[in-house]
Amino acid sequence: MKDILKKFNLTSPFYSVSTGQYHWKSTGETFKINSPVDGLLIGEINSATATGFNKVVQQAQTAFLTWRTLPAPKRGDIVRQFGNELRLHKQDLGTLVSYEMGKSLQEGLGEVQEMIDICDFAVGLSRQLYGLQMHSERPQHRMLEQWHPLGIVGIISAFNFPVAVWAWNAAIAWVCGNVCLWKPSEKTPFSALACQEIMKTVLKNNNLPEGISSMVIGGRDIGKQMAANPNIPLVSATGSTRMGKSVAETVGKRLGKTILELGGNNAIIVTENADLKHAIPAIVFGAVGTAGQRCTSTRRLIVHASKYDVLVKQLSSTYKQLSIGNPLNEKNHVGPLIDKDAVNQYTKAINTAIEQGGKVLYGNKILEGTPYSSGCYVLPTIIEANPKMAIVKHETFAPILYIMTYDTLEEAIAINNNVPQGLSSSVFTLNIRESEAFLSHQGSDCGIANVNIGTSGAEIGGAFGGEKETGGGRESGSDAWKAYMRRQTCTLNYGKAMPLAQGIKFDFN
Ligand code: UN1
Repeated sequence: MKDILKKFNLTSPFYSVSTGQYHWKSTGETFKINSPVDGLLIGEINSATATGFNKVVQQAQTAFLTWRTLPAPKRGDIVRQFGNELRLHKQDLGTLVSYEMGKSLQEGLGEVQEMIDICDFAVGLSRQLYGLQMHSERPQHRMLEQWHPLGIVGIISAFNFPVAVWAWNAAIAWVCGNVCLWKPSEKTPFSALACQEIMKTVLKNNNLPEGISSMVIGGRDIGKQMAANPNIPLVSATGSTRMGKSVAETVGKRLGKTILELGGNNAIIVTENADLKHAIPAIVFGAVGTAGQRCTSTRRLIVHASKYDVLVKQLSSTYKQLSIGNPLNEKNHVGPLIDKDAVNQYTKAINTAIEQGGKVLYGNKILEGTPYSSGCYVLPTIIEANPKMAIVKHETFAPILYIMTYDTLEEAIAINNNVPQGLSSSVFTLNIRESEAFLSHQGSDCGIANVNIGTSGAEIGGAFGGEKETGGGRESGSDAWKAYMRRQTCTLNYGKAMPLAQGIKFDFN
């Protein structure tokens, strides 16, 4: 791992930067970063101080003045170069993500691929930031709308996707003409710093200011400063609902904009017409992939009573085949949780589920011994539950799957929707009436609704996000770019008269 850190200029002693992009050597709180894979120290990083944070904001404001003058397709070209660099660094960056966060190497590489994909999308988008033109009700008038950059986009990202979610925001924000200020999770700063190093080289090669892509390391205090700063017109935050509410409140007080991508509590409905050969692998990947730490992870399984016994049997036997261990070893399916606190949350949730009437069908074990020395490895768990149990409505970032039965599709959809969160959802069925009912306005209330695929693993081409306590924001593809720009409606009069709209007369003689 030292070699990889060295390639990204991340070996100690870290350079001191009281005025530059990074503030690792400032006097703020020290974060010791231990890999959840083997418990070893990756490095130590200091959080930005309040003064340091303000300096970075100033630097970003200055960079914006240059960046916004570049035509959007030229900005796209910079993003294209960044995407090309990511292609060259895919293996190293994917490995670092896997080691620092604990997800499987395949998923670490997949995360970097997701960054490359969004760069490609953004390059095309840089020539498609279209505004509409409307017909004016007045003669010899023309109406149109155009889109301008906002300024600094603050990006708060979570540990579970240490790099991709930032890239969804940054690549789009950049082509829109914004500069980005990133506060990565204080649990996974090295993967984030590696991305900064890559982008720094691209900017340097093009004689562009570093402040186009800047970063502050820090915890809640720095997040609060970002939310409160009126020079940051948009804050895009990914993480817990608790964090999102606090960001929304602070940004809302100054009438700034937010994009919120918060908690999920995603369900798969397996109907009597499901093909279990498809459903089982999708359920298992959704529930145990990334050790259940995706916001899109499958947490609830709503199964038609006729399929319940056979599904439980097949699922339990598949869970038994899962190999758990070092995620860098490609033979393993499941790696560790992010830290011991997450392990405690796993235990607490299982105990609460048991107290509330749940029955553990598989799992409920913290793994010990040599390959598990970090203390962060747990056995993926299946719990027979009832949708009324309070714990089932709560998002626990761990591989715990609550399984419950239903009799009618209406009932299944009601169970799907009857949680505070609204991110992702799926139905497995070969019956078109069932799939269409699930996708209808009376169906799933989530931002993502899939048929015959799982709840996780969305592609970047669609808008990503969800409703209710998930926060309502949309990131990545489709027309999510509009949230990163300000819309301006323009009416032009090229005639010789001065008519007013709505036929109002305002004559002087
Ligand atoms: C997240 O967990 O915050 O859809 C993002 C997925 C990934 C992104 C997850 N493409 O599972």
